[in-house]
Amino acid sequence: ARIAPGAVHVPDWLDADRQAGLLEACRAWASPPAGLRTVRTPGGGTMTARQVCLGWHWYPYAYARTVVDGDGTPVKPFPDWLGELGRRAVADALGPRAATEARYDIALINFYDGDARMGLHRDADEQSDAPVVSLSLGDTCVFRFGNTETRTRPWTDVELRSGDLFVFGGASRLAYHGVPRVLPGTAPAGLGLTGRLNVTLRVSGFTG
Ligand code: MD3
Ligand code: FE
Repeated sequence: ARIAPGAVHVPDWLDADRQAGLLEACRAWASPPAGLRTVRTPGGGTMTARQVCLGWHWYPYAYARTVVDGDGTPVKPFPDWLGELGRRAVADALGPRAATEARYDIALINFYDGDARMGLHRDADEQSDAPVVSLSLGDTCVFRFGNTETRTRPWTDVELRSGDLFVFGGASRLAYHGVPRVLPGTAPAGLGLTGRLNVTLRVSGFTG
């Protein structure tokens, strides 16, 4: 379903086997070195969702190659298969033409437990306007999709479930968005995940 120009929600894009496979990969990426970390914002706060990155390491608000606010080790590589998955996602959501230019090189993975949330924000640290690909695993969340002008209404709330794909391109690439809540106990019984996990694939646009 098209939520806004360039913003397309594809429920149930990953079947149960592919969800299990992606979860297994995420658990390996979350292990040290360069594993899961608590993100501290420059204002002195901490994000409630914990995070691990591949390819480039994000810290508020820039990208680096080493885990500057973690254990200082190089960030894990971004695997080719994940880039292929991203291009297939864009082709399915926006069509084959949109997918040809997208060379994904960043994965940012957020782990939500219990009361974790993500406030309304824009993702503006990449230098490419390629679509962002989002894949959800585990508990259902309320995803809030706002507008490009302000952090306030109008916004649209959409439930994202395990296996759902969301692609944000075009006019939606710089829209405000966030996760006001996660609905506990809603993960598929067979998956073996308590809480929620979201994988976003991005094109850095960085050169050199
Ligand atoms: C719209 N993640 O990692 S996914 C993020 O569920 C982030 O963890 C949320 O916002 C999560 O930055 C929301 C949906 C999403 C991801 C990236 C976007 C929506 C987006 C980038 C641009 C516009
Ligand atoms: Fe975001």
